[in-house]
Parts: sequence; structure tokens; C-alpha cells
Amino acid sequence: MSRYNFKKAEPKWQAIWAERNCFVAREEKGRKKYYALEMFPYPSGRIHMGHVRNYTLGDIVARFKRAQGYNVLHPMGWDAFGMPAENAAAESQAHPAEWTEKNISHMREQLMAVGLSYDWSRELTSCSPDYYRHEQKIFLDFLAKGLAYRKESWVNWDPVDQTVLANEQVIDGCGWRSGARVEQKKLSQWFLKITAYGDELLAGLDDLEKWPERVRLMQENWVGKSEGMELRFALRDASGKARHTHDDTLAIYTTRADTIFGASFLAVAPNHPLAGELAAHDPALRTFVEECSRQGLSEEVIERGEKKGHDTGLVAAHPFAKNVVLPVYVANFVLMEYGTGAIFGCPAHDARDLEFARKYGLNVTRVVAGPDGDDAEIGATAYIGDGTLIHSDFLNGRSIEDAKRVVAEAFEKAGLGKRKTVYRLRDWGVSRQRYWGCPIPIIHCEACGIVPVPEKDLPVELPRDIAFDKGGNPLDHHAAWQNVACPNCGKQARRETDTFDTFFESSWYFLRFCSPHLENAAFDRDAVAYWMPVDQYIGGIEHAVLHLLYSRFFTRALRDCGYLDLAEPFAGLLTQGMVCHETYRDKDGRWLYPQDVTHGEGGTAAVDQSGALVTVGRSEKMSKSKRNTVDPKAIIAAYGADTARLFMLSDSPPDRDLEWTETGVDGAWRYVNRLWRMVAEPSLPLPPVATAQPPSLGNAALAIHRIVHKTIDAVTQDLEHFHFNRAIARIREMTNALGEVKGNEAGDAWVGAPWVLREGLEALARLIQPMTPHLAEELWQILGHETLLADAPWPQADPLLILDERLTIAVQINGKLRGTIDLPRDATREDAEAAALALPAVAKALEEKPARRIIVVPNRVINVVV
Ligand code: ANZ
Ligand code: ZN
Repeated sequence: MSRYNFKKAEPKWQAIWAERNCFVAREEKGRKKYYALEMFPYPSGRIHMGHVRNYTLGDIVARFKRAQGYNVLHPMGWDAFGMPAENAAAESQAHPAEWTEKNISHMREQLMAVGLSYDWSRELTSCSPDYYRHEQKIFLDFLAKGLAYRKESWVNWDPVDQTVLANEQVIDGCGWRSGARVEQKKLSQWFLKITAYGDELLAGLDDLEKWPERVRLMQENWVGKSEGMELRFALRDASGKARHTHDDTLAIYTTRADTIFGASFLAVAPNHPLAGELAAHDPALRTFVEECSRQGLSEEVIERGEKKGHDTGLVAAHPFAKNVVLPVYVANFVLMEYGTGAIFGCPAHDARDLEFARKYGLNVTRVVAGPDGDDAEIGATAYIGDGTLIHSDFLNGRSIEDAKRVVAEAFEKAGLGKRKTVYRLRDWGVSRQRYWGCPIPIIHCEACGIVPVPEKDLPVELPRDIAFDKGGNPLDHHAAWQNVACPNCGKQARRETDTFDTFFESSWYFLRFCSPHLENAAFDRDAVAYWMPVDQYIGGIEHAVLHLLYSRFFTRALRDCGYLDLAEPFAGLLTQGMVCHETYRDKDGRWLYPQDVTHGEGGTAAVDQSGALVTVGRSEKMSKSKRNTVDPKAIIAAYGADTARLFMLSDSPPDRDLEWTETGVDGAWRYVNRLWRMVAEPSLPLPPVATAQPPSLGNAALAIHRIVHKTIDAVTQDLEHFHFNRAIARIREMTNALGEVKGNEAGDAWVGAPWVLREGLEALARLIQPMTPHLAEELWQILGHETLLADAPWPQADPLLILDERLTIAVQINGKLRGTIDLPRDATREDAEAAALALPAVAKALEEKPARRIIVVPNRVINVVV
């Protein structure tokens, strides 16, 4: 049996596409554009299956839209700054720039072997000064616009990576990269004012209809808009005297002012100014504050950790209940960064407050009765449900909503509080104490302070000569690079040695792709107006918050700096699932690579290379640590890129996890060969290209002709909705149907079969082209075409052929449904009437009353009027 030679075909077609600039995009005013983009990779050195899946999905969209006549932009680049290059440099002495360049050229070669339809002429690399110079200019513009500022603040410090982390980069109290427990440290940092866009970023989510609901929800929670009140409490010392310090009131933030009569204490964050002030004279408090700061003040500690506090001795008068005083604590579960950094505690209706109150023997007064007036005393769990106010003076009997409104008015009237909206979203800290990042274009002068690097001096390039032996940020140890004349006064000054968070680069690269080689500006306004927004963005769910939120913010900030007229960068978003594989362990519990495991025939046990039994574990995301990875390079070498692509697409919908199995790949490989043989060795001699349709087709041939057109129609719909697995299933069904085609000698039914077979085989090649582009080109060529399939338009289904031949027609009596009949499409009026009248329900009704009129709506409904 002959086999498809992918080893020859795949590089051949890749070379031809490249030679003919098939995928090079040019703006063509007036022509409909389509911007397909996959999240650009970090050049770690080799591509993994997750990359292959991500880029294949994008490639289908790009190729499909191209065939549909869109002017497609489908670029690729490298998110090339970041820690791994620096770590590699520290270990192997290779310079981060060289390490990165080498990795890029390896990965580019591997990507090219997948047959992706990229416009490589637009390739960009974010660590190149040609790229980051524009980023420095953007930063200076943000600075001028007040969207960037410097502030001393508590920061999340990763002790292993020796750098600051954004809140978003702290996962369960640990650094997202190093996994080390994050500490708190006070540093001067650059921030971008993303909070100024909190409302807009929220409101914009409503219009992102082509985004997964889950991602929109995650962003909404991340922005975390909360509507409540800021209340002011007058503080007194323990003897009851008013405090005569600069600030004798405490502002707290609450979303449950309705529970004010259940308040039993106030609490401030350990790093609240009041705590600092009191700690100066209270050693025990000082110790407590230090202990809290060692624990970290992440949200995780606050949710799950033990609630602890320190009584300051101060008290506050209850605003409405006479003679009630509330003790003031410093508590470890209050965050300085949220609201006002202070709360009132209502233990009956808040779990954290309850835990705290039980520990320190504070009052627990229930103020909300549950449904049916349930006012049982609060035991071990706080009541957080809906209900009616009790023990609450003028709020008694009101619903929570109602009480919130009434109490807000009372607070406002008394001048003790005001309505306030707060956000969980924090400004984005962008300073990193690393070498391998974009230098922040700032000079520190003792006389002038912070001086922006003048535009004419951009880019501030990273120095090449750098030593990694001292730990921390190597730029700090590079005196020659740091020392510069102040652009303002000319005196000796010092460069900022921090570099940008690498999310800075990925927040605007999609704009740069529109005019990637422009020298004097980040991007060309017209090019951006033409190509943006990205029509379909594809990437991992792990970027649901960080990268996508930053990019949405950047686009708006750039708009406000006059760069463009756009708010939302990504019109459509697809988040692909993970690529998973079974896991294997040997008898000593060590992980084994799939390639080192042999599976027994017919479900018998798997063994390793020494023949010892292997424990087969469940399928999990491919990861180096569990060795359940399959190397794309090896798969492409063994089966070809098309087989790998086809299998990845056929197994499950793109947004679900995909289970990589050897049997699945084999199946795809067999199908690829079957398809190739059907065309290379057709069952009937095919008529030449562009032969006209014969005047008549036999019934069997006509049925196949119809299947072909129905498949074209259905696959088009499927691709439109990213149902790639369904599309492939339909193509396979059509392949089976074409396998049944017989010649004239099989009877009149097959008259015209060779023509139908050619039509079917051509449709197969064209429909499968986005999925297996090399194979499809090969088939197209074997079928006798001299033009490229990559340039051919998408096939069109004949509307008449996709209609069903038989229809189910509703039969009514006086407009009421009485049954259905099965009729051939476009049946005559007489046939339709006769079939309707023969329906038992109708016949019976007509025995009582004769029909006055019969209304036939062809192919839809028959109404008998009696
Ligand atoms: C009194 C109260 C009574 C509260 C009650 C809740 C239930 P969201 O919805 O997330 O905005 N809070 C306010 N600032 C805080 C801070 N800096 N650190 C820790 N907790 C803080 O949550 C708002 C609620 O979280 C506020 O409403 C406050 O507790 C607490 F039965 O005030 B509440
Ligand atoms: Zn100066």
C-alpha cells in the first residue's frame, strides 16, 4: 500500500508559501480585514504541545478567513524579556541576549515546521531596542499625562528572584515564578494608574460578547467594584478623654452599614498610620506589628490564617447607640490597601469578625433575623444571609437593602459618613529590579530630582557588558552605565536601574504588529485604524486577568495620550484548554516519559524499558516535572505536522482540555493516508479539472453530490463557531461517502459518478485545508490544479442542494396543530392536500364537519378550515 510522503511534501509546501509571500499582509483600504492573533511566546528554547495547539487553532482561523476573502493579518513575535534568560546567564555564563537569540532561532524553525500561515516579515522581538525604544516613549507620555507616578510603598518582595511582584503575580502568598513565600518591603516604585480606568474596564466588559463569560467574570472580580460607606468614628483614650492629636477620628470602610447596631469593635491594619503612631509608645504593639509583617499581608493570610489582634486601649463612641463604646484593635486580617485600612467588626454577620470576637471575648449581637423571623443566637457560624433588621433602633423591621439606604441617610445627616465606592484593583507597579528588561527612561539628579530622559536620547539601551556574580540586579553594579550627566542641570546624576515588568511589552505588541518596522513611532495611526481591533485572539486562560487587563488598560491610556482611537484591543477571545497526557511511574515511584513506556496489547499492563511493570496514573496537563510530555519535534518527525494538527483538533473542542494519546495520533495518521490514497489512486478515472457538470446525474450520484454540498455548508458553520472537532467529524463522514462511489457499470444510479467524485475530492481538499494545509496542497496538485490552494477561495454550497429532500409538514385544523406529515420538498398542492386529509385525526374531524377551505403554505404548513 502506498503512503503519503509528508517528509517531502511538508517542507516543499512551506518553501513555496514562503517564496510566493502567500501570507504577507498589506493594508488595502476598502477591503475587509481580519486580524488573527495568538499570544506571542516567551522564547524558552523549545516549543511544547501547548504552543502547537495554540498556534494551530490560530492558523485555522487565519487560513479559513483568508479563504473567505478577508485581508488577513496573522503575525508572530517573541515576548523576549524575562527572568529565565537572566537565570540561564547566571548559570551558564551565556549572555541573556545571546541565549534569547539562540532560543528564538530554534523556536522559529520549530514553528515553521508546523506550517503556520504567519506573515514572518512582521516578526518582532520585544528585547530589541527597535521595539523597546517606543515603549520608553510611551512611558514618558504616560508620565506627562499623570498616568505614571512614583511612590514609596509596601511591595511584595520575592526573596528568591530578588524582585518586586505585582499583586497579580502573588499566588497563594507565593511568587508566581519562584514559588517562594512573598515578603513585604518598602520601596520607591513606578506605578501605572490603571485604577483611573476601573469603571471603564468594567463597563467595557459588557460589550465583549465574543469573550468567554468566565474570563469576563474573572476580570470583573479582579476590578472588584464595591459600593459602601466611609464612616468616621471619634476616638477617645481609655480614660474617656478625647485624643488631642492631629487626627482624632478613624475612617472605616463598610458595605454593611445596616449592621451598625451589631458593631462590637473597630480594627485597623497593622501598617495603618494609627498603628504606627501607637506602636511608638507601646512595645507589645510594636512586636505584634512586626510579627504581622513577617507573616505577610496577602489576602490568603487574611482569609485562612488565624485571626489575631492587639487592643490599643483606645475606644470609639457608637454613632447612634448612647453609652456604647467600641474598643479599637490592630488586627492581622485588615488590609491597608483596601478601603481605608480600617473596619468596624460585626461578629454576628461576618465570619472573620466572629472568629475574632470569640477569641477576645467581644459582644456578638444578632441584628439580622433570617427568613421566618429566625432570631436564634449566633453560635459558631455568622449569619450572612438575607433578612430583617432587629435590635437596631430606627432600622428595626426593615430589609437589609432598605436599612442600608436609611442608615446611609442618617450617617450623612449626622455628618459621620458618606457613600463611597472602592475597588479591589490596585495601580500597577511596573518597577522590577532585574537586568533583562526594558530600562525605565529616568535619571535621578540630586539637584533636580526625577528627570525624564529626553526623547532625543532614546532608546536607553541595556549595557551588554554585565556581571551576574553579585546577585540582585546587575545594573546596580554597573557604575559606568549608571553615571550620566543630568539632562537638566548637567551635574553628575544616576540612571534608574530598575526595568519594566515584562507585562509592559505584551501590553502593546499587538499594535506594533500593524506597522512593525516603523522607526519614528510605536505604530502608524492609519495602520492601527485599519487592522485593529484584533478580531480573534487566542491564548491560555492563565492570562485571563493579568495580560488581558493590562492590554485593555494600555489601549485606553494610549488613546488618552492621543496615539489611537480605540478602547478595546481584542474583539474576540478564545482560551484554549490544556494538552494532557497519562502519567507513568516506575516501581520506585519515579516519573517516566511516555516514549519509555510500552503498552501491552489488548489492555495488558504497561512496562518500562527493562520490562518492569509501570503504574499508569491519570491524565494531567503535560509538564516537565511529571515527565508526561510529548515533544512536538519528535511527533512531527514521526508523523508530520498535519497529523499532529489533525489529531489535536479532532479530539475535543478548542476550549476544553485535550488528551494526547498515541492511538489517537495513529488514527489521524491513518486518516491522512486514506485521504491521500483516495486522491492519488482514485477509485474511478477522474474527468479533467473544470469539467462541466453532466446534464443529469443518477440517483446515487446525486445523493453524493448533495452530501458534498451539505458538508461544505456544515463545515463552514462549524469553523465560524470554532467547532473544529465537529468539522473534522463531518469531513470524515463525507470521506466515507466518497469511498462508496461506484462507476457507471454499477447501474444507472451512478451516471455522472466520476464528475461527482472529482467534485467531492476537491471539496475534501479545500475543507480540510485549514487543518492539514500541506496535505491539502498536495491533494490539490494531484487533482491537477496549477494554482495554490492557499490562494483559492472557500468552497460555496449550492443552496438548493443543501435543502432536505423530504420535509415534515404541520397539519392544522382551524389553526390548531393536529399532526405532521412527511412530504417530498415542493410536493404538488394536490399531493399535499391528499396526505393531510388522510391523517386519521383530520379524517375523524371531517366526519363531523366538512372542510370549508384548505390552505397550503408550501413546504411549511397545511391548515384545514372547517
Ligand atoms: C461591617 C460589616 C458587617 C462588614 C458585616 C461585612 C459584614 P467587599 O464586599 O469585598 O468590598 N473590610 C473593609 N475594608 C477592609 C480591609 N481593609 N481589610 C479587610 N476587610 C475589610 O467587603 C467589604 C467588607 O469587608 C466591609 O464591610 C468590611 O466589613 C470589610 F456584617 O463592614 B464590613
Ligand atoms: Zn539636575
